[in-house]
Amino acid sequence: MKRAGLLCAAGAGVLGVTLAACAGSGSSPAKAASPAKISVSGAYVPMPASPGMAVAYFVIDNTGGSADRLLAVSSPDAQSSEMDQSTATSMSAISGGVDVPAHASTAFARDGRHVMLMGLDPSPKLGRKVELRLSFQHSGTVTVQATVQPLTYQLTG
Ligand SMILES: [Cu+2]
Repeated sequence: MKRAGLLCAAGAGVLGVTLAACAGSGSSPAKAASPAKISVSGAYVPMPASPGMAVAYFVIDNTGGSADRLLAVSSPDAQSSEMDQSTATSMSAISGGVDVPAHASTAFARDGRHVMLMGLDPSPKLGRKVELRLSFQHSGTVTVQATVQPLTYQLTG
């Protein structure tokens, strides 16, 4: 036991994050961090110029104690979809998913990450809902309804 304690102390010196685990390693087992707790809000689709290609935005809140990862977003209302990252001049597909840190919000928003929706059917109309299915590594699939909003719509708050 003494030896384990020394190793633990050494590890804690190198990596601060191991400290919490070490503190629990006595007679009682270490308490694991709470799992990721995911909710998705503010989902919307700006009214696209054509139904052939639209984008979707939303905010992911993780109020749990563990990180998760958004692996993919699909929609039964679109022929295909992909997660993209915009820069000032271009956009590219996100590979490997998107980190969803613990105790944090992760936004898909204008001029940043977005979901491309190709071939929406039925074609989008203001107020119509588009179903989004977000697949998380640990939390499974979260389904939300994105509302089609005017092109100038901005999510506030
Ligand atoms: Cu895109």
